[in-house]
Amino acid sequence: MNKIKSTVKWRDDKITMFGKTYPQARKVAFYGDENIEYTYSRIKMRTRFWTDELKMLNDRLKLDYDLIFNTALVNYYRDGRDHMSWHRDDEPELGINPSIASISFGASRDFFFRHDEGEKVKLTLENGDLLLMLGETQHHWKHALPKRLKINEPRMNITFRRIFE
Ligand SMILES: O=C(O)CCC(=O)C(=O)O
Repeated sequence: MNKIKSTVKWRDDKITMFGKTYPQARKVAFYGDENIEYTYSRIKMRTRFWTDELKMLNDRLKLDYDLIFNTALVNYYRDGRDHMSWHRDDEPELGINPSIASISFGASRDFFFRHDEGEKVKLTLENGDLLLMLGETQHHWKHALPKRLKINEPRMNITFRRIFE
């Protein structure tokens, strides 16, 4: 986590809601093959080229799971105040039934899935965990990483995605 934290260039996007501008509730970096565009949380991003560590993780996902990705979105949660609201990863660029690989480092954090018909699933994502979201997951479930104010340590999450242009 520390190596990735010190080698990626963090973005400085702001979110505008009801005419007011806010900083993002976490730090974000976007890497991958050259010149890929992705609009996420209404922010248009373009890839920076893989760092050695992100490329190594991407290569391992191909080798171990036969999953092919061309981008990595890095989220850094400085402490338990940083969070991610309910959403799906269903942008049109990801195609139908996207495979998404999510790797977590650092502090353990609760992570929730909520089915469109109400069922809720709670996971605790720990240092080194890999979560694969496959098939129709994004079509039927939202996910979120809520605030946990007692947590003072940082956490990093990297989601590998394949973007079709
Ligand atoms: O930090 C996490 O585990 C979740 C990240 C996430 O939901 C996303 O990048 O879309």
